[in-house]
Amino acid sequence: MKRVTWPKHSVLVIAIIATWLTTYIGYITSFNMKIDNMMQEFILFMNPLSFLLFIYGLALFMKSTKRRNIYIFSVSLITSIIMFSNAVFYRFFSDFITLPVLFQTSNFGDLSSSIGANIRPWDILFFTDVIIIALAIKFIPAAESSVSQRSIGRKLYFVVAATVLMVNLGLSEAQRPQLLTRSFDRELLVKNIGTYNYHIYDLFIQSKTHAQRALADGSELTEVANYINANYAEPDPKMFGVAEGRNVIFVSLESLQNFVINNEMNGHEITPFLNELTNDPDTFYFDNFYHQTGLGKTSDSEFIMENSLYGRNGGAVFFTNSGNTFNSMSERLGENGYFTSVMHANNKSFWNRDIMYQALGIEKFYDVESYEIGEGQAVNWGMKDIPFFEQSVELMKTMPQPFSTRMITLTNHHPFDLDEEDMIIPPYDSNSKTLNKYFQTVRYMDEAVKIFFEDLKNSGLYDNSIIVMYGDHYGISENHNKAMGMYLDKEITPFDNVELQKVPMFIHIPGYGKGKTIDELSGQLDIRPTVLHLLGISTKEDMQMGADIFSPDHEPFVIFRDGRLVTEDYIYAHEACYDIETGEATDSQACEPYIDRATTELGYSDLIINGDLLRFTDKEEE
Ligand code: GP9
Ligand code: MN
Repeated sequence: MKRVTWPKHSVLVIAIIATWLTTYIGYITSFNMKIDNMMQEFILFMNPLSFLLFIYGLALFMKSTKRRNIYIFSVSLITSIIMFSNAVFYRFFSDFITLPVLFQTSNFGDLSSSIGANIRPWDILFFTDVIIIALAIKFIPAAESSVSQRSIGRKLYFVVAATVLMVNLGLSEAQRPQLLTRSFDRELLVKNIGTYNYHIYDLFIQSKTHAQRALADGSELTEVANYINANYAEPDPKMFGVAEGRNVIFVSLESLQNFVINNEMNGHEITPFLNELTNDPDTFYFDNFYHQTGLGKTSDSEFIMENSLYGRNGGAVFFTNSGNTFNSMSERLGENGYFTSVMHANNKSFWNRDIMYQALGIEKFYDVESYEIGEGQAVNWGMKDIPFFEQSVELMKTMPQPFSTRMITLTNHHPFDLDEEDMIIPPYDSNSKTLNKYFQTVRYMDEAVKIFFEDLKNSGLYDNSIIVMYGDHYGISENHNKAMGMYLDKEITPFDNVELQKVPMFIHIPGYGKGKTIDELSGQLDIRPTVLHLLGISTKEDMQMGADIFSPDHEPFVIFRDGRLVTEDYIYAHEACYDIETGEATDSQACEPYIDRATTELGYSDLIINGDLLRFTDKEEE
């Protein structure tokens, strides 16, 4: 019988194809990933390939066939173990493995007990490629002319691998802009760049964090604490404790900017209910209040209001520092007898919330699994705000009191899609579809908040609660300056872009009667001290950078994560110092002291987070 002659790199080629297909079949059988279109399916299919080409390709540098085969076999074993572990983990946590989860001691109990229970006999199929490769190694004879690899062929091979990676990243970026810089969600990452690349990315992020943390020894704390103490604002005794013992309900108003409040669009009131609240005697409305978020968007706003510290410069602190020790508002409330939770009808791993909430001491996360999304109740990113609020109030009734919860709305999210029946007002008529639709989704959200207030009253929880509502970040980016200029009837300058970062903030205290509009310049970092003081909880010892807005010592000064800043007299943006009255650029010297101060403050905040400095102040950890 004639012996088949196998081409030289048959084992390598078989290995790549076998692992590629085993991985893809693993994806579709083990993970419940939402695939919306053919392109996403294609990306999912191709995404293991670049990594496999690289990793198996290293075999080309090995001289002996034996070594090469051992290497290829080991790679297939390791990739199979990675897929298998993720599948088992997913059965229990509906999430992919991330390094901090393996190191968080609180997870260990859950992990070890659930691993055994979650292994299935057919999991052996994750090792199909290993078996195929073992057979290939056994039965395919070593190529005779052995092995000095020609470097030209090798180069070509890696050029192909790099091209595959670029195509993969390019298609992913088109599907989901800023995927890697914002790193929203493990599921999105796996869907787009694949499990293997995702683990490398995770390793990279986590080791960067780890290195910075390892260098800190706590000695840095004194300087930071001095700065913080010097800026502490003593609460106004008239306001301290006015809402003591009440439930506190935070409502994160997705993408809501302040320019729509008390405003019209082609004769249509945009936020009638919120407008009413601005004149309500039980409501404080803050109309000179800024978001301070960066790339972490909603998650940054959560981080800021929980900790009164800045998010990270690039990337989301929810992802990079979920292993840190924090002194969050939720933790403080928990110590004061509150049951703490977050309610948000989205996948729990989005923004790494499931992990980060543990670090923030939040007792319960009512994620999408806690909601029933009926026919016609979802649009755009997920559950519509009206049913979300309705079901959330039902859930609130089951919470032990006093409770603190944060409800995160979703409908008013880019690209601002809405079902016809939910359009209460017509779209705007500018050249920006985004802005045109924005007014409609904002109008819908306003309606949802109105219904929420009614439901809360009917539930009997209203009188004993306070409701704190704030816009989480901008909704209309600078890309829409032209359309925004048309709406506001002026040309939008960098100065205006700063002012457009104002988001509304409301503190509604049922029965209080002395509410008013407060024009003190303030920002999201101030939420924590302001609210805790209203509840009669001191923050004097806390490492926070915001201040109680009701305090006579509150300093009117807002720093953005990107270094822009607002004072009572100036706005500093893109290396220009603007007069706040005229909006005209003025002598840049005038902004210098504020720039220094902002640099110091952002630097100290980074120091706390990168060095995980709060672990040195946390009594439980000692
Ligand atoms: C996702 C929601 C929106 O769960 O919070 O996030 P965003 O894109 O606004 O940061
Ligand atoms: Mn958001």
